Amino acid sequence: IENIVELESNIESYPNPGIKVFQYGTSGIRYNSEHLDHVLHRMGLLVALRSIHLKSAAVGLMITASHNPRDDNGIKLIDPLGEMLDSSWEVYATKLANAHNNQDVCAMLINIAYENNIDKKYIPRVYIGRDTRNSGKRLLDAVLCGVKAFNSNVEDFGIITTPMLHFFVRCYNTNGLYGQPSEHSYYTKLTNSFKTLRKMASKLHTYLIDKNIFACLDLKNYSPVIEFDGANGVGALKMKDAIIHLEETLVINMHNDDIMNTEKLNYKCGADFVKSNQCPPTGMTIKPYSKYVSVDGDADRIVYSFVDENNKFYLLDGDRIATLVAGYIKDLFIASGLDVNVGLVQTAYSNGNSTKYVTDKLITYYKILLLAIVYVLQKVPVACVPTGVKYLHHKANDYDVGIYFEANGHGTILFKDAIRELIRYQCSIEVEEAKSLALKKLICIMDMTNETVGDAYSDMLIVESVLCERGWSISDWYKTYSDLPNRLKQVTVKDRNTFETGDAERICLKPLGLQEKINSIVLKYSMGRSFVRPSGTEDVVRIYAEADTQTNADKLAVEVATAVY
Ligand code: 16G
Ligand code: ZN
Repeated sequence: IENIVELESNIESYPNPGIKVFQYGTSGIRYNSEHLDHVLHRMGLLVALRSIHLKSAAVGLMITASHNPRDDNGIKLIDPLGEMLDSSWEVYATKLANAHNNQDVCAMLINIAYENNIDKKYIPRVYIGRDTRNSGKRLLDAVLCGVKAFNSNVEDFGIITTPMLHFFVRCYNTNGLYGQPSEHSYYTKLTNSFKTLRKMASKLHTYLIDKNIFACLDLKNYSPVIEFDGANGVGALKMKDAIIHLEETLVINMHNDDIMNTEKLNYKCGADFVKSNQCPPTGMTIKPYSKYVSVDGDADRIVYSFVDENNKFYLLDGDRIATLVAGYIKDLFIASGLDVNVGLVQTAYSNGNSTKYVTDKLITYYKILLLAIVYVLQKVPVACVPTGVKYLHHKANDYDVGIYFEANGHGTILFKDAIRELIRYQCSIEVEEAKSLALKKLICIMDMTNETVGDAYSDMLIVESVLCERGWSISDWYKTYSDLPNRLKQVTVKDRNTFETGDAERICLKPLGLQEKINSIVLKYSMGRSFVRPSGTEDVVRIYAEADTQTNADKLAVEVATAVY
């Protein structure tokens, strides 16, 4: 740090009004946007330091509050491979956000530089994106002020989805091996592989008869028509760009795409609304058996849904996507002849029947497919980790191919570098037609996946690929297994920090005695399961319950809530 006086005067531009204590948690920092200016400014300072520390690697800063109300905003920092910020720096972020006065901020920055042996010869490179919120531009100015204190190279990508920024950061730092840090490269990489796979999957070429009708003899029940719920946010904006690339493969009918009217952002629509309320999005006509796709306010989550002829609602959430994708990828590996360890990562919120489906049914399926000799090898292990994308992502790295999804619709697939290379190599030398085809399909799936983080657009392309190849309608997909009835509740407690959990949040360790109470309540319900955990984002304790019937799941949740209270 060359010029302390200059730095101090930079810091003075955004004093801390001291209204709130912030914590950099699983989703960065989020709060009412009115009180975030000094936080964003300080994160601008921090992100620049992080890049200097990482020898001028590009580090990302995303301004978004995702599915939260439109008056909120927030910030998330992105490390060089597109992953979440390293946890030791989360601690710095929390301290900096809360520092009372300007001298403290300055001292902390100097301290971070010392602790990490930061060499000032590196010029920072910072990649910035933001969602459609009104406050985004003002907060961007605060970030830029901070970032510029260190003479950074700044790339402001404007309004983009969170997963796009993760992708761009990784592209820059891997010298183009993953793609180029541009929207064009992002769309072409994901979409071209989608189109290639679709051509391989349908032996007869699909062609468009008119706007909504595709002709293809082997699509069976599959329909390429999607009713897209953009949550009135950036997901809608970007899907409009993507549509141009998707012609002749998908028909996307846009809804909830009013981004000019930010009042409407996430309001009664989008992935979080649909998942939390278990009902269709508003703002569009709901027709029986049409395929609805909802994304959230920064397009890193996706859920599918439909209603039947009696208007009964069916949700296909992250659990469903995970099981669909796991089954397909497992099939491709079996067909390719490669023996690869494919694993699934879930959280305690995952429906008990989705776990059961993967551990029991996927094996049975391969037994029939391949006879007894191979089936022992073909188990998809399921791991359970605490809520929060970073825990799932981390665990997924343990497998050759790790698939992770939170029930809320956030997830992706991770391929180990060695496996990626093995697939490409094997594909280049494979002579058997069926094996070669499976390997080519695997390459398409790899290239269609944004491995840095959950990405609604990428996930949608993957789901559509699998559904098309299976020839499934959305209700065929739903029929693969039935969810156990479940209920989510929350209670406001005096201090959520008095709650502590263990075993991936499935057991409550504190307050003492609560788990025993929960155990005895659960015992009364057939197929009962319930857990409580303190929220990481709100001052509440959440309760999850599942049982044999909806009435029982509801009763179980109420009983456990009473025990917590
Ligand atoms: C954050 C997490 C999300 C998790 C949610 C749980 C990330 C990027 N986001 O939004 O994965 O499901 O928190 O919220 O990690 P809760 O702790 O309030 O239940
Ligand atoms: Zn989100």
